[in-house]
Amino acid sequence: MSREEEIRAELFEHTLNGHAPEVKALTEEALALHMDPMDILFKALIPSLEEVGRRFEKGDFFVPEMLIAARAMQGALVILRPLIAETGAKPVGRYVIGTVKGDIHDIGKNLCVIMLEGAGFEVFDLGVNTPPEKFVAAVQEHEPDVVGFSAFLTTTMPMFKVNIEALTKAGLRDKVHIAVGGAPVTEEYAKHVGADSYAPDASMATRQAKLLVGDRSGQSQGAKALEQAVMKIDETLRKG
Ligand code: B1M
Repeated sequence: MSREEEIRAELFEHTLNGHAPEVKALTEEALALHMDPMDILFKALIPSLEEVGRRFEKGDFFVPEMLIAARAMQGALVILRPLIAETGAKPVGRYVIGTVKGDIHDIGKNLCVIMLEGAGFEVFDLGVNTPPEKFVAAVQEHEPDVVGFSAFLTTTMPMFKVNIEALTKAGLRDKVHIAVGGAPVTEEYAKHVGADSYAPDASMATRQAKLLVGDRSGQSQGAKALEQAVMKIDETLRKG
């Protein structure tokens, strides 16, 4: 087994067990060996978190285990983020994003932020547990091309509709593209609540945003960075 393969396996295990110092050290070692940040993300960290979810469903893991695994992964993301998002280009568009009220999951939303920034978008991340009025204020202030709502629980998905109603009431509904996503969300649900688009993952969310601001990003470095990021992710996913 090559050191790269060992690192992937060790990252998987240490993330699963929430060993943050080891995850950080392995991520640094992987980068020193010139492993691709997308490879580290999609072949070690995300599969490990999926396993955490499976164990939680079976009752083998509880909330504290999920939390320490997530924290360990966040430590790696802090290191990977600037490498994936590096672009230096003029923003190709503006994107406001947040996890909806009542929901504190943010790893998937943070991946969207990383991908969007990598594509050259100026992203305003409102964080987690975001109330409708905060989305409204951010759309008023930043006048984004897209506002994105993330929800990771079936119980918080209904906040999409509440947010859209709040934007409508503020007279902003027709001024911004509304995108939604998150693990339990489906295309049908997105249509049902009146969103403009749904994406199953960060790669697709970024691709859709790029299509939306198409002409503006056509010639820019940001567009190239996005294309590269999307291609890398697609390639990694296909191999996986
Ligand atoms: Co929670 N949790 N959790 N959790 N957690 C899930 C989501 C769950 C599926 C676990 C399970 O039962 N198998 C389950 C939800 C069930 C359901 O509603 N259907 C669940 C539950 C029940 C809960 C609690 C209620 C547990 C409890 O307290 N009893 C509680 C809720 C707290 C709350 O929010 N109010 C809770 C708490 C937590 C922790 C705090 C411990 C922790 C979160 C830490 C954090 O995020 N900082 C946690 C974790 C880690 C998970 C799992 C294990 C991992 C989530 C994750 O990060 N996935 C998760 C099980 C699982 O998903 N396997 C689970 C990896 C991530 C890359 O994928 O989030 O899907 P994902 O993001 C993707 C796409 O969804 C998409 O792109 C991302 C990247 O490709 N996407 C978008 C996301 N946003 C988008 C926006 C877009 C477009 C695409 O456009 C705008």
